[in-house]
Amino acid sequence: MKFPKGFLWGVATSAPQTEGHSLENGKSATTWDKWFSLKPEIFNENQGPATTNNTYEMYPEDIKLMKKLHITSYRTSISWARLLPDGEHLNQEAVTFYRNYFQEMLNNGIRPTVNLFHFDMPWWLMEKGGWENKEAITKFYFYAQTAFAQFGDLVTDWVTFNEPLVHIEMGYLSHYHYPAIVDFKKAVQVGYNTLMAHVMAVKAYRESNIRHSRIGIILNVTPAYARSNDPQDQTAQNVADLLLSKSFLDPAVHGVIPEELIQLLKKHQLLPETRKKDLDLIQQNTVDFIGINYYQPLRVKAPSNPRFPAKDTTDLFEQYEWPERRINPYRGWEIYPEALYDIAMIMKTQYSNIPWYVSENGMGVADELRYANKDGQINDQYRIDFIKEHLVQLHKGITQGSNCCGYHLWTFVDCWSWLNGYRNRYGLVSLDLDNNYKRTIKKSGFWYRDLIDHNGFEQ
Ligand code: BGP
Repeated sequence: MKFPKGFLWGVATSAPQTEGHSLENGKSATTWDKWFSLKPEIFNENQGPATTNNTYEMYPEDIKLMKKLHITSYRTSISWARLLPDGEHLNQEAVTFYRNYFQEMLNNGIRPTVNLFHFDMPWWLMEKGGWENKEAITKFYFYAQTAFAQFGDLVTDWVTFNEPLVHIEMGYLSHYHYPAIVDFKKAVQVGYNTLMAHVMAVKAYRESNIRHSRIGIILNVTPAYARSNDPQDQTAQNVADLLLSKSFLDPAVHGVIPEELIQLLKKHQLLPETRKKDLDLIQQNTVDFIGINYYQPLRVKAPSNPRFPAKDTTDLFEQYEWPERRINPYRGWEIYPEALYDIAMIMKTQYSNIPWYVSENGMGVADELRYANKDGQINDQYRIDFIKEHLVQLHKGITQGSNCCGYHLWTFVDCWSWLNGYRNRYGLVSLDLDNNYKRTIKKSGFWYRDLIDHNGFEQ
């Protein structure tokens, strides 16, 4: 099974999950730093955002390792709070760090994909309401302009946001991201302001004089699979697709907010505050490519006890456990590679066959270090099998004409993950926090190198 010539084989991560030095070298606090200082006990094993794999100092070693494994694309992010600690003044140390980091990738034949926002809201802005406050849009526009001016010559693909739905759902409809409240109205406003911040960042990019790169957004979309053909389950599926897929995909690619979504929000008295010029801005600032993060499918059924107007998404659709599901025993998430084929077809048929790539996919394994052999190497055949199964489906979509141009595994070196700390490890390279951040390539790392060398694998 061969992938198209020039297919990107990469790995993905983010600044807050890898850099470390979380309150050092001029960086100001993010919501994660602040939350950890207030409530360390809610973080797995009390491990907070300072306990990363220390990429800030160790990136030259990591890039060498990537080169050794023949990786050609690396996706990470810039920390807003590091680059502009107070939102206005440039941190020169951050400029030097990121310029060296991106240059090191280029020197080693690795193409930098750089994202502007990966769940890491600066604390000074959160104190003013974060994405609830429209001022955040202007601040983000300035941040984007600054990043393009400082690093535009080095970056190959720019990304505005990683999974915007996650900070909305986890922060305003559940308790996994700060401010950890449930308020549907605020969630919609946060979503809308995030969308406008994305649009303004694309505008800033188009206004810059950068011509050699592209700009996109990374979304965690999966088609919603309905429990049955019952009309109520079908409605739930349609609503889930509107809220969780089309809400960002349609404006990003087609430059419009779906009318059906507007009507749904209106019916439930959830319409956000908007500005007159917004619709034109959305229409004028569409993206060049889409990144898709895919881990598990979304399975939905009609809500059991819907309230009206809806107080949260469970009044519109409920998630359900498909009886035939296969579970990743190490992480508890459903494994359903077929969704990648479905996504490929949706991108082809509903989104103008825009260039897209898998920007995250991977297998989390709890307490993985216990599988290490006496030399410290982890024999993670389960991860190799997981990747293979997903690539088979992706390949099928590409053969049928979907414009997918790459695959990025989450992640390279095991990294810190929000409230989960190091509970689930995903890397091709393991990390020993007790031994000076020692890196050891897992079996999957060598397998990934062979996959890249053959631009595919024997089935
Ligand atoms: C994605 C995020 C990543 C990463 C990954 C794994 O949604 O973009 O930042 O955390 O999920 O998640 P977890 O570590 O919770 O298993």
